[in-house]
Amino acid sequence: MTSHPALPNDLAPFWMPFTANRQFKAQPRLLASAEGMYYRTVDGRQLLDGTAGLWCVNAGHCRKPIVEAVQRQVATLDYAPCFQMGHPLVFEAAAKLAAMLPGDLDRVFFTNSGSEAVDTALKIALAYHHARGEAGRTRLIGRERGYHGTGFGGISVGGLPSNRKAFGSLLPGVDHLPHTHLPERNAFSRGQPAHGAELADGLERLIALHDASTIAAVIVEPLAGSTGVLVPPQGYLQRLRQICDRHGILLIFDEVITGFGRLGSGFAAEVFGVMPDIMACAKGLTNGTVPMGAVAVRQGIYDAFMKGPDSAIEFFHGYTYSGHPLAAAAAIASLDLYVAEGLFARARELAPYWEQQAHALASLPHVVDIRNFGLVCGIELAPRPDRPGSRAYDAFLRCFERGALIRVTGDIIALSPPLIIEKTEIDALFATVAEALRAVG
Ligand code: PXG
Ligand code: PLP
Repeated sequence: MTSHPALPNDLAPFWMPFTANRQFKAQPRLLASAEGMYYRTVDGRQLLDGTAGLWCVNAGHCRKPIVEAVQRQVATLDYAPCFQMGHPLVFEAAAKLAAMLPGDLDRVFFTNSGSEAVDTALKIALAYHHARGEAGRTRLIGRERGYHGTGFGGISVGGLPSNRKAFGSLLPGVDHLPHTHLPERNAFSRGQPAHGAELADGLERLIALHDASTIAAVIVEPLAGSTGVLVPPQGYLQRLRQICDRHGILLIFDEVITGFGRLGSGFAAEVFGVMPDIMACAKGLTNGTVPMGAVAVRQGIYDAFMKGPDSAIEFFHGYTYSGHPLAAAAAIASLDLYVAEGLFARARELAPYWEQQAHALASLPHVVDIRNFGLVCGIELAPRPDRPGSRAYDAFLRCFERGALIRVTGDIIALSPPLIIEKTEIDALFATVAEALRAVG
């Protein structure tokens, strides 16, 4: 954490993702290095990472075992194709992930991001029904306020209007469940809210409308992160599972955020006691160090593809970098580190303290809801009537100046620190947010 790179003098060429480019480039915020719970900015200021980067650095930054595994790997086998070839580490990574995953999710397809994992999961669902002679099952059901990355599949099943409206007709044959955000009944719930399980019955209505024989899969985030931390109502996921089972519809959990300990157990499927047929994950898979996503399926789904002559390619899908050696090395080292340090249990043990400190902000100015689960928290602010989103953005800037990195989406603050956070750092994070809420008008 010593050397600072020279400030770039031309910010124009890089078209920044999900960013107000002109606003940012007029007043840039640049990070130079990171270690453990902290970033350091190019001007040498320390920032407490309240968001684990973008929900991905679960074991904290620049962890030695992961850094060294990647360094060793890049000097040993920089790249190897996984089309009709392979390398040992990718098989080891798949086995390690399968062993960590709940239930019989034990066949793993690698991608390079959550978005690719989602598109891969949707394609597997369609091709699975096709392989079983139910090629009429082509519809995909997502949910309002869902975020499933930015591929065409992901934005089609996703339910965030801004991510969809400029991009034409998207995938055909997609419908959406209602979202589960019921602030009038559930505001300030601690953990799972009491009301809203019946919203899962929206699936029965879509089935009545379209007929089950046309529906391939339902995809949801077990806990919706990006849209502002929407915790599933008690009984909701169970009911979705039952309806899918009744109608032969695959249930896909997008665990890109909820996977790898964020909710106080390996995966949301375990936390909520509901098993999907297919799971997408990414982010924490490599602790954010090297891009990688994965799709895990129940063995029966994989088996349905393994027919015809042995020489036949069973699934016409893949990426140049599926199972990249650096990503595989990073995944192995990350999963080992999570286990060695008991980080998922640590998140579970810290969750009550996190919840208490989060809800202590309830009476601060502008706060209209606080929601939490595991080491995630959403703090919803009343929008300024004339400029929605600007209040939370100002709070973000204020926190940045005061030494904490938070994330905002609309007027919702989302916090999701590395799972190595200490209680004193939880205190510091919420104190900084509280100060910002008092300061913003
Ligand atoms: N599914 C879910 C549930 C996600 O949260 C993706 C898919 C896509 O993953 P990639 O790796 O393609 O970005 C995500 C990503 C935020 C934020 O601040 C959230 C995500 C990405 C960037 C910012 O809420 N989630
Ligand atoms: N476009 C072209 C012209 C390609 O040749 C390829 C891969 O070979 C792709 C796109 C897809 O790239 P990737 O496999 O990295 O997703």
